[in-house]
Amino acid sequence: MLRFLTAGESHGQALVAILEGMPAGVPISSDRIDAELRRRQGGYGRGGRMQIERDTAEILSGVRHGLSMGSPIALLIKNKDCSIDRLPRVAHPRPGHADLTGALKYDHRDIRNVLERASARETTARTAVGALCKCLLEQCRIDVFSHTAAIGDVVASAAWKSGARFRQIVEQSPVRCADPKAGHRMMAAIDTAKAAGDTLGGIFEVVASGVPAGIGSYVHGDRRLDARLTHGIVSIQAVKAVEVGAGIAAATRAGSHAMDEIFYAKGRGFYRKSNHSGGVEGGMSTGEPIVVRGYLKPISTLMRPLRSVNIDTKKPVKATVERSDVCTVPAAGVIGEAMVAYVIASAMLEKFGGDSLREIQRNVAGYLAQIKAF
Ligand code: EPS
Repeated sequence: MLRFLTAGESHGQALVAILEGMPAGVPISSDRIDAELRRRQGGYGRGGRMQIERDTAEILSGVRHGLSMGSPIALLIKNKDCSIDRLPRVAHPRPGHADLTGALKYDHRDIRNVLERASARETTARTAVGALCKCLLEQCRIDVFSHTAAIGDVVASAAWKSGARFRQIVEQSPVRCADPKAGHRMMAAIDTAKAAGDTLGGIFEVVASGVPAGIGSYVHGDRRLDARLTHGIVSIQAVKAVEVGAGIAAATRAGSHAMDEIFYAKGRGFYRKSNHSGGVEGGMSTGEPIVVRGYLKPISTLMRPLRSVNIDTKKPVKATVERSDVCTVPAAGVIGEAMVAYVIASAMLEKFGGDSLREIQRNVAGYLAQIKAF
């Protein structure tokens, strides 16, 4: 029902995205998309490219007078740094990036042909697609937000809370962390890594609230909502692990401490007093907040480069040093929001169908009334 494609290289002319399947009548503005792109460019530890680019999306199709038309929405994000044809050949692959394996796979003697597309610059386009999906979700009273749970070995103690105050604290934090003390220690860790010519990874948490119970399905593996959410998160450059809800910790708990017991109250219906499942049970949303965490490895480009091999001479060399970031965990949370928004919007459209926003909203309201009277 909902699918997207991106194209473009890090230093090419532009990044392009097409989203097909957006229902008609959804309010969409380039300001809304640009706000998400600005959020993605932020974060303490970002590199020099973020001083160059002021990412903004041009809507080329699918929107008229501020409303989606039901036809494909094409977006264009121009690169200010579009020096791809003047940049030097790369022959010293960076451990951890796509460099060596990409050169072997596509038979590239110039590794730049690999890194230009493999770069996390591509997530600019996906963030724009996620912004379109958020425009639909907010019409169904679904909110998707993220915060930084850890950077390096600094772990935040603050857990997600609904409401504007939590959002304000996170958005005002240079590392998008709700725990100010941990935030300062994260920034110090980033400074230490930068001084050592090193980089840092970490953990971001995305929470989707307001999702009705019953999207996704248990009937087939590829329809399970958690399978699709984890695919979306792990598809983000540098993400090496994902967990839903208590996730990894649940694996070491006894069952009596890993499930969310069920209660019922008149007027409220079925409810839980815990959310170990992270809002997903049996491949379906439970109606509780959906909680997904992405584990980001440190950025591959080190200013104190690691050992590598020249692909021409096969002699030992130091890996290529490209302009890069020290830490992108805060930005990864914003990109994670975009991917979660896309997966949930897809699953919502699968369940509630609808070629128009009015039709979807009518279907959601009817379904919510039905399960309330279950
Ligand atoms: C990025 C753009 C890139 C990198 C970075 C993220 O721009 P440039 O290569 O011109 O500096 O800064 O990409 C990576 C760190 C990576 O390993 O791919 C962006 O727009 O997010």
